[in-house]
Amino acid sequence: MRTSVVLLGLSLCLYALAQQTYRAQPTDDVWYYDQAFNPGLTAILRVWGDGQHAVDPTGARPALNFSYSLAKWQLNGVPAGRQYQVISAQITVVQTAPLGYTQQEGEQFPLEARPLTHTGFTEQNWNYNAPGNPEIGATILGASLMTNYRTDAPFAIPIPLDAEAFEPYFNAAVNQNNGELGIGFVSRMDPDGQGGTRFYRFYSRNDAGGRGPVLQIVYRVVGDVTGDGCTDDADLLTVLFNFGTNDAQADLNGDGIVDDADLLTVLFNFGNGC
Ligand SMILES: [Ca+2]
Ligand SMILES: [Ca+2]
Repeated sequence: MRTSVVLLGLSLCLYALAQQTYRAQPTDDVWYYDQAFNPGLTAILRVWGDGQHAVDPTGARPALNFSYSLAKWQLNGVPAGRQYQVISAQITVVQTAPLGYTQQEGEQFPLEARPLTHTGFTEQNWNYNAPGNPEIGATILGASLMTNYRTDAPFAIPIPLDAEAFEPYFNAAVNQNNGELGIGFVSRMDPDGQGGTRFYRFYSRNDAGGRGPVLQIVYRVVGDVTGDGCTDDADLLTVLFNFGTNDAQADLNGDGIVDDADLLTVLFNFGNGC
């Protein structure tokens, strides 16, 4: 009995170690619009589209019918040189009050998080007219939920990211971009529909109240069951010893069963991070 309690505690401890959490605000965020007031250091980011598109289909930089916001994060504490599994990821922004859209409009025209072509920008030196500003990719990494919608006060807008879509982008940021990860915020929501006030306004990292965007990523080294940052024979043995069970630690793909899929993940990633 005592042994099993100790083992359970040890296993919970290892499980906690195996999954790691990154959570931070951006190092830089800017309002990408030609009429933007103080676009780099603004305390409020703004996003809108033309009702049909979230990104200008002509490829032009946002000038009239579109407004984008850009942010980038430094993934401190996530070492390069290994491949990671993204277990879950979410960006949370805080909508300012008063707002100009109904809950239904928010659901119809969500705030989207998309990849950027590069992260070579800073809010300190942001220049709308600079050549080669980041472009916003076609992939929608995540779309906002209006679960906290209210009209009497600012509210948090969660943007859950699709782990499968986000995982390669996260790994590229860690391993090929010095840990810098960029996100473009866009939406199809058209302000003209409500006399120019219907668009997303959310706090930037420059908000004095600390309500800027927060990126949270739960991840682990692919195939690393034991949580030592390396996929090796110890992970293989843990999967084999738990084969056919629902052991949460060894169930790498989280489908509720430790089976050949989890075994193959360890084998295909053998040596990862070691
Ligand atoms: Ca390991
Ligand atoms: Ca499994």
